[in-house]
Amino acid sequence: MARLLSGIQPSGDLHLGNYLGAIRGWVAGQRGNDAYYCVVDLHALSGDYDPHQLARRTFDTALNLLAAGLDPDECTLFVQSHVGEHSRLAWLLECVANLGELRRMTQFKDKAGESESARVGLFTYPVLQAADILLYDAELVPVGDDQRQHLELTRDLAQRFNHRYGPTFVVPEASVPEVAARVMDLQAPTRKMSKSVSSPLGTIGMLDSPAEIDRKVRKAVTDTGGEVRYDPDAKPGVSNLLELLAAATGASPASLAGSFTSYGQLKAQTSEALVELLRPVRERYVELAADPAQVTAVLVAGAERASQVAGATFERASMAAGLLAPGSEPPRAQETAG
Ligand code: AQP
Repeated sequence: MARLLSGIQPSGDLHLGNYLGAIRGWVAGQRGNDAYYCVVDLHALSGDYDPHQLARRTFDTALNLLAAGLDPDECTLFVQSHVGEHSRLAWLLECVANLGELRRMTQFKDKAGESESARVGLFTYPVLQAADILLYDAELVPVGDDQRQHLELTRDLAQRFNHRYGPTFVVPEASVPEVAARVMDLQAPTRKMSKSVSSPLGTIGMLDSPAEIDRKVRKAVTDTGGEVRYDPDAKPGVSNLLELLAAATGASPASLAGSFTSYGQLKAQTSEALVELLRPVRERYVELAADPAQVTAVLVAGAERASQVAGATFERASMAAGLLAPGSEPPRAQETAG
């Protein structure tokens, strides 16, 4: 049994990339493991967002996760801001992280560019993410391919902290799916499908209707030449569709390629497979949305369970870093040699 932790931002409607890259792995991982999953609302503050919408989006993201198959009897689902230790540990880790390593984070460079008005929170985002993970002594972190660099940073920070202050954190590993680890935008297949980039035809929502899925797949940008071949560099559009079909059917993208003689055939079969893949999610969403009190109860219980684990880890980390424990006297100063 392994300890798992992963999170998702309430920064927009969940899409097929989130589902295949992360959430499906969360559902599989909850069985037989000790799994913690959170809606990382504090992370959503690092970009442009509407404060009047955030609470609703946070709640709806949790609802989406339950619809996708998270089972509160099998895992702990909670909202990041409901467990205060996330921000507190982030500060301890910021005092261990250095500017150079944060400057190298490609997600920050992509989102902020050279802008002087980029938020500091966007810059320190990966440190908060490290706190999310390290608080739960997570051994495995199921994420999409785009999060590998952030995971490496988390490992570096954990190791540095342990080296400087003594053994405190478990050093986690990323768990990235073999297929569809980076689902690309259907209209711009060299860019990843994303919540925050508006691409209505390029993004398949996890709750899209069968007709919407079909329309988007049929309009997907393909590549020059009519051959169906799995070659992500030369044929990114077709390869993306093959990855989607592979993820939905369990076959490999390269082996599927040989069974199609036209792009039209590939699109028809991909559309059909995705409709069937997402149908149960959509149906469960409708059921759950009729009983919002159930979602609230899940989040209350989840925050309680998460707080117990996070509280113990934070106490361990703050003691290791030399902070005075509340209500106690400082340990006797150690004699310094010489
Ligand atoms: N296109 C993708 N393909 C595979 N996996 C993906 N993930 C995101 N996009 C893809 C995975 O989904 C999980 C949650 O992502 P997130 O909400 O923390 O933020 P993100 O990675 O930045 O995803 P988005 O959808 O692109 O959100 P915005 O636009 O808000 O930045 C992660 O495990 C991620 O790997």
